[in-house]
Amino acid sequence: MKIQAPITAQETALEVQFQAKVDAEQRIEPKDWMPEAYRKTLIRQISQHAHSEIVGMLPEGNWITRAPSLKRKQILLAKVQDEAGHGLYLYAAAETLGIGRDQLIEELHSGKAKYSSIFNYPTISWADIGAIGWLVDGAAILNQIPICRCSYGPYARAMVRICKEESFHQRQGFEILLTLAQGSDAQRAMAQDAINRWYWPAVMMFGPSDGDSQHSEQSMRWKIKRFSNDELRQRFVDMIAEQIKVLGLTVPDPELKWNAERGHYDFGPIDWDEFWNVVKGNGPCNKERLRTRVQAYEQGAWVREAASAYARKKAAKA
Ligand code: BYC
Repeated sequence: MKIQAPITAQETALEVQFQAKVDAEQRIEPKDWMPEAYRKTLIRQISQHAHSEIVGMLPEGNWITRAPSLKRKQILLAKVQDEAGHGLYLYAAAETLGIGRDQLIEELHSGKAKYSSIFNYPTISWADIGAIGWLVDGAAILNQIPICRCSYGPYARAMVRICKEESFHQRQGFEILLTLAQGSDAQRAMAQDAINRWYWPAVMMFGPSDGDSQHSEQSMRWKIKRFSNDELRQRFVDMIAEQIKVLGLTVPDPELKWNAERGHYDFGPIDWDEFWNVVKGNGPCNKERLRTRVQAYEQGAWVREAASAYARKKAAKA
């Protein structure tokens, strides 16, 4: 990332004051002065986060009509609706930084803005819904709880409710897998297969290793990020390595092993080629995901037009 040098003494002084405020754990609010690079970093991260929630509705949405019971359908519907809500809070938080919703959506649709790599994998069985809840939402919680303490007020506040809902999401995923794990041989095999396919992509969700993470150092100085990608990834591996025992299943990592000296689980190498391939748009479902979003946006044009016409009418009456 290119960070512009401060151009005036006044700006330098403002930047010093800004950093002091961040260091003192005071929140930065939309009307406060902030360095341009801080604003841009937040727009990038918050919008990518919002896009991830919205695109993240697609793999699970695929199973709403095929959920195995009415109860499962209700729960899945509620979860996917929660994700729509998370996307909306996050778009609203990004808008406080002076960017319009239309532009954010345009950047997603044109492929300029990223969204989480994890949502470019297919959901081919019902057990995938369990694996997403347990592994993907589990990873999301670990990454997002520290964002409740992010230096930027609107982002931090949006994350509080999001994290509460994610924690329900993770439990519902675990419960789906537990039910399958205690079922027939075929159900156990289905659960194991889903874990085999989702485990490594979930480990990758935390982003590149610290040495390759271009934004981490600055974002940690600004207290946008509180922990590095690798620190959070390690917490995830440690958590999953214990929870998998309750399921009586395995994760697809023969090198996963408790290291008493480190007080953490050691784990095998991550396939970074796969990660970057997906991030660059060449994962199994990247094209399908974007196509579906663009189509949904186009088909929803009449709703936006009707809402605008209604707002104009109401304003004229007032
Ligand atoms: N996928 O310098 P780095 C959810 C990019 S929603 C794609 O470490 P940073 C859920 C990164 O953007 C989950 N790209 O970046 C929803 C950067 O590229 P740009 C989403 C990735 O920002 C529905 C480059 O790699 N969560 O859980 O310091 C259903 C270098 O990376 C990924 C969030 O968005 C990735 N996985 O750290 C169920 C949380 N990782 O932007 C669940 C908020 C990295 O320079 N975001 N890249 O072109 C974050 O915490 C941080 O942005 C990240 C990356 C840890 C993700």
